[in-house]
Amino acid sequence: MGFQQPWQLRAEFARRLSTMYGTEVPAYNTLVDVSTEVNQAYLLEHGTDAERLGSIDRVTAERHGAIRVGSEREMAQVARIFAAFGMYPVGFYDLRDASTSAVPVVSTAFRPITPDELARNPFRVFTSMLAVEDPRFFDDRLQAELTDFFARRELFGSELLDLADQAAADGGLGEPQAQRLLELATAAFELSADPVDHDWYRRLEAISAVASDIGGVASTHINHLTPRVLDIDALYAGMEALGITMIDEIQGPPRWDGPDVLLRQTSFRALGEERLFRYPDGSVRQGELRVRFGEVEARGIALTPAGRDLYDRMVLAVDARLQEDPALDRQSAARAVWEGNLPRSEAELAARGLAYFTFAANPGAAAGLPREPMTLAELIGSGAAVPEPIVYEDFLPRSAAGIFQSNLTDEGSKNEAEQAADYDMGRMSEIIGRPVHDPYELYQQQQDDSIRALAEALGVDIVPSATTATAAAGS
Ligand code: OOG
Ligand code: NI
Repeated sequence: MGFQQPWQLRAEFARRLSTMYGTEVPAYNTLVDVSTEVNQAYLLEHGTDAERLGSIDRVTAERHGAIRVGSEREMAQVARIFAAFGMYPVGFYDLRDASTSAVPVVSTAFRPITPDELARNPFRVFTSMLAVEDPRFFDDRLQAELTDFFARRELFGSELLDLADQAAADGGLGEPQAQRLLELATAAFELSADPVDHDWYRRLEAISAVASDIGGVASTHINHLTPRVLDIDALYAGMEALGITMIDEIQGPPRWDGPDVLLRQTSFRALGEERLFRYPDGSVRQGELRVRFGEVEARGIALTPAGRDLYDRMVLAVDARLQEDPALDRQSAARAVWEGNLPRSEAELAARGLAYFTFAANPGAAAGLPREPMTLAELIGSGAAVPEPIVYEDFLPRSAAGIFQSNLTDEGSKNEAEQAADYDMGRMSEIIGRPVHDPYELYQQQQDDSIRALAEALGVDIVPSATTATAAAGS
């Protein structure tokens, strides 16, 4: 092996984390096995259609991980490590108010940001930072203690950080540095066998199990690694058939017979793991912690801001229905709302500007077109432009909060009399030391690039639909 480019490092990093996690959490291996079976069956049944949202090679290797860090310094360090793998911060998720349980974190996702890099390996890591400054969760005294604790712990050594910086600066690493980077980066996310300070851990846990998972121990760890499936309902049934209890619901959109949009996820609850605890009298005893779980996801088409707005309104409509009739199950309530509001076809999603697409040129169909400016909708209608969906590469705050929440045994506590601390995308960019990308801008850019290439390939001027729509109405 010679020089390793970022995507090669990223693919190997994801593989190594997967191997590590599989030995630590055997149920993860079961999840991966069932996912693979489901994907193969889906491919057999649907042929090339199964690959509309990503090649089967991509989907088979595809994982997302989740990690949690405590401080701004740790967030900045982890960003340097991910940069070595060609993974950059995208999106800002504020989970503090996204569920009824206390989830005191703000998050971003590190992932590749160009279509080529995503196609090579789309590994992404949902990364949360404890919102230490938020007085609704942590009073002055605890804030000081946490700050002190995070200032003293060292999650990532300088050898790892230096190698990561070198890889980012040089666009990869030669051997043997590449192997060393991979070893150190993988080890940094391994669950530590060091004894946990019992009283400190339990104090934080009383506020939120998320706080104790992050601040109650001296290291960080991958807390789940999520394979992608093409049929999440089949996966859910397959896992239950093997006796693994999944959470009650699949989060996100319902199953329905229209296009899959955004993201559907489900998980099994964190399993009890033996851990050592150190008590105030100095004794060390065996105990149990539930911190790591399994999750699986199915990805759909990325929605534009208009599409997302519609989605968010549909989610609220589902909530309202469930409130009216608590006996309804969420899936069927949601299906009814979807059927009443969301276009049934990709073509209509594209024409109404609700979702992102790239467009392939079909010169055969274009041959008979008049040589004059046309709208994208006209080109799609004539068959000259063939829409291909852009897959959603990001996360959903409500599902993320739901995943956190489903793993908490206790609601925790939140002092609503206090004012929330300010955390936003701008602040996250400052913490990380590079801009957090807006996911919509990335999708829009991909679509715009594709429309430009389409115009060139067909030799037509593509004009915005609003103008032509008015012109057509006036003629
Ligand atoms: C992250 C939960 C969010 C997802 O898939 O939405 C997440 C965590 O548990 O740390 O991974
Ligand atoms: Ni996840």
